[in-house]
Amino acid sequence: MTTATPNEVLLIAPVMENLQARLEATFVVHRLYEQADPVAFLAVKGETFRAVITRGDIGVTTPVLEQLPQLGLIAVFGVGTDAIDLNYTRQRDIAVTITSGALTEDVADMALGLLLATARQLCFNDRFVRDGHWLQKAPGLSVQVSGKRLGIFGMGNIGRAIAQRAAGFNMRIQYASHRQDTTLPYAYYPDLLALARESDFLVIAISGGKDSAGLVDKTVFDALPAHALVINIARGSIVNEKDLIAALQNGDIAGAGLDVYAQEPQVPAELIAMDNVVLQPHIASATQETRQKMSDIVFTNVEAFFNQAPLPHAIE
Ligand code: 8YV
Repeated sequence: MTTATPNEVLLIAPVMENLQARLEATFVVHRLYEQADPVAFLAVKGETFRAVITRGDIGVTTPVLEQLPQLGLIAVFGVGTDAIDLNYTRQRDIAVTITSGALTEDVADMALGLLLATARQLCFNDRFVRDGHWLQKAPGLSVQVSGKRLGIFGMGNIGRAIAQRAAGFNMRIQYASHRQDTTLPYAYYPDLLALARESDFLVIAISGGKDSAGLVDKTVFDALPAHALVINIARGSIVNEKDLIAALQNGDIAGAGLDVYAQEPQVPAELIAMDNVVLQPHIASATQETRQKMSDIVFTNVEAFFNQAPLPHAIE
């Protein structure tokens, strides 16, 4: 009797521990991020891998893909594909799967959480209490969220989920996006600057990637009213971070709530120093429930791939 050799998979970056354990129980898992010399490792082992697993924020570089001649699947733990060259994967017929549907609600929750935390100064006031300042003076006033004008940049699944939540706060919801969805009851602005001019809060919810890089820049910060707050739960690359810092320093906008940054995990010292900025470490989808769903989806797709079954979460 011959025993089948387990399939070998390549992990580009760490994922949830229980997903790693599940993968290890079924496949032989190699960790590229633990290799002292990844290029030399792939020169020897690259040909054995037909599937890689990576994270949305990390993706996989084309030079790495070039060292994987047998590759048929990239299973992404996340929904972002901006760190993968999809033209290249299409050319090579490499399937890409994402954890679609699993994280929409959590990311929308985080957008509202950041908006409330920034406008109502939750983190600042938490420190105010802990540091004993309340014993000496009264807390300051913050900014109302309910009833304000919310501009959403990007009206995909996450944008819609944000709008749904904002409706509960009686906000006037409006959006800019590459096309209007006439089934939505929200005001549509074909132009981001026009949306910015009319928004008290701007939430960035478009996909990252080459097309959206740097779209939220000085021109947008200048167009926003000086009392505006900017929330980003999408990708750091969409915002020109230098322009954001300058806008906050000059008072062109009043504050920001950020989950994502240009060079994660580096967060500019200028942002860290500002009390009117709320910072999160790219954790919008990081709840136990969602991360479990994401893990299950990744595993299901890798398993389906090796069983030559249809991939339930393939893109395009
Ligand atoms: C995850 C993400 O935090 O879905 C994405 O593209 O960036 C995030 O939801 C990430 O993929 C896991 O680290």
